[in-house]
Amino acid sequence: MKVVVVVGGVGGARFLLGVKAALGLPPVGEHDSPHEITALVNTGDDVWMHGLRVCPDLDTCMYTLGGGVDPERGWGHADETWTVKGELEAYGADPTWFGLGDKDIATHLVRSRMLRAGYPLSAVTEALCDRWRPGVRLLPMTDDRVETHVVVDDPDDTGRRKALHFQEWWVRYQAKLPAHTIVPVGAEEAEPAPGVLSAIEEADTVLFAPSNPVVSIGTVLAVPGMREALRKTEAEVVGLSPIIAGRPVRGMADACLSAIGVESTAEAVGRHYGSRKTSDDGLLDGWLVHEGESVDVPGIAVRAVPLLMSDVEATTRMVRAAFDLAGVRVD
Ligand code: FO1
Repeated sequence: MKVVVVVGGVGGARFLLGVKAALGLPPVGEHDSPHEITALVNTGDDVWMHGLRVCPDLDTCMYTLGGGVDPERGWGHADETWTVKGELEAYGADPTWFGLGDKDIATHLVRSRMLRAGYPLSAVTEALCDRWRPGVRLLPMTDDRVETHVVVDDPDDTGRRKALHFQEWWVRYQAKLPAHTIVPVGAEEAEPAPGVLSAIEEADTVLFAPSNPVVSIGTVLAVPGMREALRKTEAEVVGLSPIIAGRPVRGMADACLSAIGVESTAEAVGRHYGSRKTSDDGLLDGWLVHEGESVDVPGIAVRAVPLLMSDVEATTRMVRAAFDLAGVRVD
């Protein structure tokens, strides 16, 4: 079966473990099964830090599926050391609020070198995955530069507004500064990376991971051509709500949703994505919400199942429910 998953960072990576397991594949590492999973990964969080290109969502998926991620943080390497970070601080080299681990830096060195040599991000990602063997094809949403910026009231109280790179808003300010607008800078000029549109077209099922609907899923959808391909594919498109009982499971989806005027409820997010069948710009055929929630989204088949990704088994059950709602059987 060919499954395409639209994902962001930590939540998306954990979800992909369940997608592999639901297809009978080992959650971590590679497999030789005929099933193909393609993840369309958000790159709006990407950032140049100390001269290195950091791709948080691609790296989180690569490390998680390759078995190298730190399980508590959900990003970066397991048993990481921070020697270089300490040295950078000793030099007063800004920014000091972003944690670059020593092992993680090797990934950024290899990536930055290949990017500077002219390789597109999709080729770089393929090369890095040669080592990590995630068992999922990780495609950046685009090879072009798209960076999410968040417009806030200037934290230095100048009375003016300021656009912060997403990482500064998310890591330095823990998304505590109210976001007036969230802009995927460069999205209009970006093109889907090679293989993205054909993966959507050839898919048997397309899933929207329970990732942040604005800065993760939303950023992927902002790449021109993405929405049209999703509306056209023969595959059923099923999303999973990242909001449970009015609260985001992790991350700060509510801070992002308020910026686009969407209520932090499973129903509001489902309506935000829209119905593929009964609207001219909607994307979903099915919407999984947390058990006990009664949600009505016109034109979308809604089902309530446990949506807490407490472990791989729980995530696998969610994915099976999504496949069931999509009407596909895993042989
Ligand atoms: N998140 C943090 O909360 N603090 C950090 O210092 C931090 C560093 C970091 C370095 C590399 C990387 O790939 C991710 C990192 N993250 C950090 C996570 C990252 O900000 C978020 O996971 C994504 O951008 C949102 O999904």
